[in-house]
Amino acid sequence: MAMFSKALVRTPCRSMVNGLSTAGLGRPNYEKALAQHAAYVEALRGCGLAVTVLAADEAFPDSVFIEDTAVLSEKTAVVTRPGVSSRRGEEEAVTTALQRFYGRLEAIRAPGTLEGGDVMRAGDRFYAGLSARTNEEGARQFAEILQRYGYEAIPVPMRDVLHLKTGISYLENNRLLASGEFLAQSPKGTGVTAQPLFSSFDVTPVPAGESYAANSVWINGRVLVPAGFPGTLRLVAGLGYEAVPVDVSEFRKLDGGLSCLSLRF
Ligand code: CIR
Repeated sequence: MAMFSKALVRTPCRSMVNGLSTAGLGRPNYEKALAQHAAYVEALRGCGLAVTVLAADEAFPDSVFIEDTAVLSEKTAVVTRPGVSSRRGEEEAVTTALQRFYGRLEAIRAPGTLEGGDVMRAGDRFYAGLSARTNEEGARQFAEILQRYGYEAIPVPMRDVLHLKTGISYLENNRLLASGEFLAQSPKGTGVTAQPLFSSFDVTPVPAGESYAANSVWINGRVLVPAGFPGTLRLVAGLGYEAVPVDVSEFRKLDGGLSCLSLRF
């Protein structure tokens, strides 16, 4: 089980109100987003992480979603290449910050694209969602890089959600929290299971109406769950985790989840 000791986050910029969005929940309130971000950083500290906060950059409205710009592990750091042009360049400040922690950085190169939100780690295996943001070439490069470090990467076809981890999260202990397209009817029709690619895991489906909470984050035994999803909070606590609600409503308005707001390593 990978324990984390550090996190990188990036302060939201004022221009975040013009960030990419399909949520239809209105524009985020910047002051509220700043306060939520500060509370999120406190929640990370509460999990024992030393948090490095990168400065806001008005040139990149979506730069608060720092998770998309890199994939980190004990052995390597892969700087990504975002799949949408307005986000290309966010990775530069992240690269500079990561150089303090990693001797050598790997990178996804054109024409490959990959966003960290599409990568879910389970042990030494990394699932890479083939989304509107991550293409096959990006996933191929990613697999090639990881293989050199003794890891494995598996591509995951996707249909509905923005990023892989929008709909599925690994909570360690072989446990997945999942929603929508990542679920299937169990073979005997007795209930819900994970889709075949994830059939070796124990899956907890998020309750109806709570699919946003499928993006919850395991950190050192705690699980941060977006506030406002009591069914998921109860389920996660019932599984034996310390479940911590964190309000990220302003980031949800930009299709962002809890995990997107940090890089944990
Ligand atoms: C975007 O569309 O790129 C941002 N508005 C949201 C990114 C959210 N990141 C994530 O789910 N990993």
